Amino acid sequence: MMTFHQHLLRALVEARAVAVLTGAGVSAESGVATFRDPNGLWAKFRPEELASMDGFLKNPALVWEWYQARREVIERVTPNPGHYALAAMQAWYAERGGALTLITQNVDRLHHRAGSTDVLELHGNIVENYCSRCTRPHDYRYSDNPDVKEPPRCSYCGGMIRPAVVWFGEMLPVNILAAAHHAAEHCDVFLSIGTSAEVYPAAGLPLEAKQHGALLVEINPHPTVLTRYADEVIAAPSGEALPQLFEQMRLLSSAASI
Ligand code: BV8
Ligand code: ZN
Repeated sequence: MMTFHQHLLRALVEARAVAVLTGAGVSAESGVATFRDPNGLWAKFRPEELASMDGFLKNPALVWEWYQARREVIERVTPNPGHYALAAMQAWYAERGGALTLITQNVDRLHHRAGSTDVLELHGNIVENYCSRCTRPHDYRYSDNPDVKEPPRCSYCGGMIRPAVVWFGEMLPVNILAAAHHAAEHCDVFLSIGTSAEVYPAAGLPLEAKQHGALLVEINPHPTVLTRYADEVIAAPSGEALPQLFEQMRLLSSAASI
């Protein structure tokens, strides 16, 4: 059983607005490889080679194949207790007239499958596809036909189809990023969970929240560039920490009938 500082539990129970930024670490316990851990996705390749338009144009089949391999994993895995705890926390705040805004860098949609709503997907999603030339949505899904080895062609303009993720050097969806900044600037508590906090502009959100007066909490079994700035550090896997954190919040709330 983990223990948390009373002032952290009280801050979470009394919070009206909580913002959460998740990264690949939240999906690690579901069996989805992270990016920068030793056995991570980038271990074999450099990000620019694969997760960029240049990389895609240089070697469309390699990049397409890499996404197909990741889609195969994501089709197979399920949300873990950390995903479910975040969905339950979001409902708990809503019942009390508060709000938990979930901002994710992940493209696996496991937060949606765990029941989280209004998820702000900063880096898009790996499930959908669109035309890299005319940007029309393309309705191919991996589950329709896993054996598509090359990027399909757009039926309107013949352009190559690409996954609906945000690549390096590409802008994040403007409205989603604006909503994420708003949540960071107006929250009482900001939880940075399972992210190395290295990829911008997402990585700027935790400090932005702190500068606006939020209590900054990091949940990550390993230190990151953010750790020194965090008010609270929970050095544990999110799949273990989040259910216990939520349980102890509820106990405190009912005991103090806050
Ligand atoms: C943009 C989608 C501009 C694709 C991804 C120099 C300085 C600052 C910025 C830059 C710079 N040079 C270049 C840039 C910009 C660049 C950037 O930030 N580069 C970094 C590397 C320096 N950013 C961009 O290019 C962005 N766009 O800036 O556009 C622009 C402006 C105007 C007009 C045009 C353009 C776009 C960035 C988005 C890139 N897309 N993914 C795909 O998925 O294939 S990024 C990729 O990294 C994923 O989205 C991933 O989520 C993200 C961040 O990684 P993490 O999620 O943090 O994962 P990581 O493996 O790193 O860490 C996992 C953590 O989990 C670890 O800390 C580990 O300890 C922890 N963990 C492990 N197990 C657990 C755990 N935690 C909890 N529980 C566990 N069980
Ligand atoms: Zn097209």
